[in-house]
This record gives sequence, C-alpha cells and structure tokens, in this order.
Amino acid sequence: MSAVLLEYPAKHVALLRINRPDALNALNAEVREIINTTLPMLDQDPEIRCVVLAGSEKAFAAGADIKERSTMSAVDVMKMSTTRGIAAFSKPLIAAVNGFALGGGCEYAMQCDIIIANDKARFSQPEVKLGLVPGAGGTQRLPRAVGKYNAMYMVLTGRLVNASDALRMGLVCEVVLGNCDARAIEIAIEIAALPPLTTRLIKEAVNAGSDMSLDAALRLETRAHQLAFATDDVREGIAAFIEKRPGQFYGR
Ligand code: DAK
Repeated sequence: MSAVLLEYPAKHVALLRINRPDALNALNAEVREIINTTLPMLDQDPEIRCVVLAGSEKAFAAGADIKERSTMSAVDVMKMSTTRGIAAFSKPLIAAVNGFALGGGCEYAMQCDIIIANDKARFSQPEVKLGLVPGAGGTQRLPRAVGKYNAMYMVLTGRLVNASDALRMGLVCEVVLGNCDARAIEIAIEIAALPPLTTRLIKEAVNAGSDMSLDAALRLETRAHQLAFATDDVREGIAAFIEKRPGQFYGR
C-alpha cells in the first residue's frame, strides 16, 4: 500500500492522504517524495481546483520519521528535498488535521492555506526535545500565523496545543467533532465551484504580499484585481449575480 493515497472525492477536488497510520503518519522519504511529485502534477491538472491534504484517524502526521533520521548524517539532511512542494502549490490547499500534527506535520499543515481540525487534534513543534531546530517553517511560519509569543511558547517548550487553543491562536479555522475530513472536503467543493484563476490569484496575493511592504503588497493586489477583471469568469460572475443564478466558471 502506498504511503500517500490520491483520491478524487468530488468534481475538481483531489485529496492526498498520508497513509502510514502504524507510524502515526511519520514523514519518511517515501511520503515526502510522493507529496513532492503529486502536488506539481495536480497543479498542472486543469480539472483540479482545490486539494485537501489529510492523514488518518489518530494523526495528520507525527513529524519527521525519527527512526529514519537516526541513520542519517548531516550531509544526508542537507541533501534532503525540502517541503517547498507544498508551499509552491498554486491552488487552494486545505489541511484536514485529525489527531497529531507534530513537527514536520504541523509545518506541512502550515504550508496549506486553510487548516480544519477535529476535536482530538494536537499541534506541536517538539523538535527542541530532540535537540533539533524546526526545519520546515516552525520558527518562521508559526510566528507569522499565531504571533511571536504563542510561537515561542510552542517552539521553546515543544508542548502539545489542543484544538481549542489552536483555534484561539488562529492556527486553525474550524474545529469539528469526530473526523474533520468531510468538512474539509465540503469547503474544498465550495472553493472549487468558484472561479479557479481568481482563487489562485487571491492565494498568490495573500502569500506573496505577506513578505512585502504594505505598499508593494497593495500594488500586487491591484495588479491581481486587474488581471482577474480580464477573465471571462468575471463576466460570468457579474452576469450570474444580476440574473440571480449560480455562476458557472471555467477558468478562462
Ligand atoms: N517517527 C517515527 N515513528 C513514529 C513517530 C515519528 N515521528 N511518531 C510516532 N511513531 C511511531 C512510534 O514509534 C510507534 O511505533 P511502534 O513502536 O508501535 O513501532 C507508533 O508510531 C505509535 O506511536 P506511540 O506508541 O508513541 O503513540 P503514543 O500515542 O503513545 O504517542 C506521540 C504519540 C505522537 C505523542 C508520540 O509518538 C511522539 O512523541 N512521537 C514523536 C513526535 C516527534 O518528536 N516528531 C518529530 C519532530 S522532528 C526538514 C523538514 C522537516 C523536519 C525537519 C527538517 N527539512 C526539510 C530540512 C521535521 C522534523 C520533525 O518533525
């Protein structure tokens, strides 16, 4: 059985499921490789407009595979592919976090655009307990997401943060009782029904803009706004509003 499963739960929606439940979905080379090759393929697929990244019942991912790491040298770590495959994905990406999202698992979730969690979700950057510094965004994306002091609390203690605290910190958008996969897919279907070029432009404006001065970011937003205005989908969106019907969007 593959370490990552690719499913198509609805039209225009793909779901990538990390599938090593016995190891709490620890991120080994196979998982990283499949994610890093599948996401660019889904990015190129015009039929796919939104992707859900999920794990299994007990864990989204309990971080890097520590057993695999135990045999790695510093040079092996330097040669490792980064997780930019997720961050480079241009379409909306939703993390469905059931159970543990630790270390690299928390960092994978943070590279998504929306995080939905279940009530059993636990987030943590436990690298410090292993003598490690987070290596895939824990010291950078986390403070940008939850603020310096919540992030410091997590990266310096390695403590588990439960779903309601993650919601309070702003790391999680919604907490679902039971399993959150269905809710993440529901949101993906909602996004996939919207103009796909526009959702990509919005994602780009938010992500690229967050690393710019406000002035430069606002100019980027203006360009994205103008570009979206040139699409057929905008004509359709406006017509659909006036005619009081749902819009049909084709990404043109
Ligand atoms: N690696 C390998 N195996 C793991 C694992 C992990 N991270 N987490 C759990 N497992 C395995 C356990 O060894 C156990 O296997 P068996 O003994 O049954 O064979 C099985 O999953 C069930 O785990 P437990 O028996 O421990 O289950 P519990 O419910 O008692 O505890 C736990 C759950 C999540 C609290 C505990 O398993 C745990 O603390 N796990 C380790 C968490 C952790 O420290 N994660 C690694 C953080 S370091 C980078 C990119 C990313 C990273 C670094 C660099 N670059 C691009 C450069 C990321 C680094 C990290 O994530």
